[in-house]
Amino acid sequence: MPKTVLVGAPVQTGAAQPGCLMGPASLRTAGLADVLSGLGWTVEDRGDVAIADTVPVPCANPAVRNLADTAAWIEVLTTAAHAAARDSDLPVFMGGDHSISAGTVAGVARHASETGQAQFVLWLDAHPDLHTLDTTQSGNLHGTPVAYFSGQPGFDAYPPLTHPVPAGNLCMMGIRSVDSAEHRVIAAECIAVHDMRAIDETGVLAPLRTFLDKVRSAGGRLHVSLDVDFLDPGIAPAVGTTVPGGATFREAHLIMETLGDSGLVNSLDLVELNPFLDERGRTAKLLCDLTASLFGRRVLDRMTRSF
Ligand code: B3U
Ligand code: MN
Ligand code: MN
Repeated sequence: MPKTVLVGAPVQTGAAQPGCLMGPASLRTAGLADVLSGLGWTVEDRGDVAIADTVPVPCANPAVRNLADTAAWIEVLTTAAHAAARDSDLPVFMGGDHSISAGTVAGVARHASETGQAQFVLWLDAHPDLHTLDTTQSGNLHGTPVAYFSGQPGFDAYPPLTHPVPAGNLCMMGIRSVDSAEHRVIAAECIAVHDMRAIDETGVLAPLRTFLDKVRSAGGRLHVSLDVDFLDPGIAPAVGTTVPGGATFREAHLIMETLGDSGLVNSLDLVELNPFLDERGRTAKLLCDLTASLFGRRVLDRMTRSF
């Protein structure tokens, strides 16, 4: 039986408003473990990671908030993600705000280096999260993970990065809110960014299949990072940074089913769920259902179907 490991990351130090700390509890309450075991997976829930007390870390950018705690979370999550990737086929990291992905991607990329494979990342988000500690104006560190794990300079206060993910191994979809400093990085690094206009023009499948072909032909490992604000706020209200015009229910499930069919996904983040903003658990439930689509739930089995 394929195995998954669930890792809770009750982190909200990277977000503007409190609430993401309840994300792992909300996903557990929505029944994530039972959903995945019902699909034939062995599920091991490792509980929540924790950090020790920290001392403040100075930062040249006065806007930056909660730097010491966020750096501490990234450090423990790098270790936890490395172990979870080693011990299971497809670990799920339950956030927590998106700063956790600085650690989860660093950890899974370390594991990929040990198996001799290239690490790829699919970033499903309204935002590219490409700020450095110098460029962020909001000071909310959930805007920084991609710059960190892709090896941009300016992260002396974060844990030293042992295995950066090359910018050419990234694919972003759903993007519709980009700051000027992030525009410059996207252009300089030639990152494959499919904004909502591109998705309106081509649909989600064409860019996704192109990226999956690239991962497959490289024999690489694929990490998927799903920010709740990738989804349209009408179907996923439980997020502090809603941006209108996000992915629909059908687009999101099609992406997750296609990813599941590919057999290429090795790890998943579910991030930015703020249960304090949810409506009767509907966003948590939607995240569970999307995860189920990735883990093999299908309306009909397309391979064996005959008329
Ligand atoms: N780019 C903005 C907004 C933002 C990024 N990530 C989220 N919001 N969730 C910033 O604050 O860095
Ligand atoms: Mn994000
Ligand atoms: Mn976002």
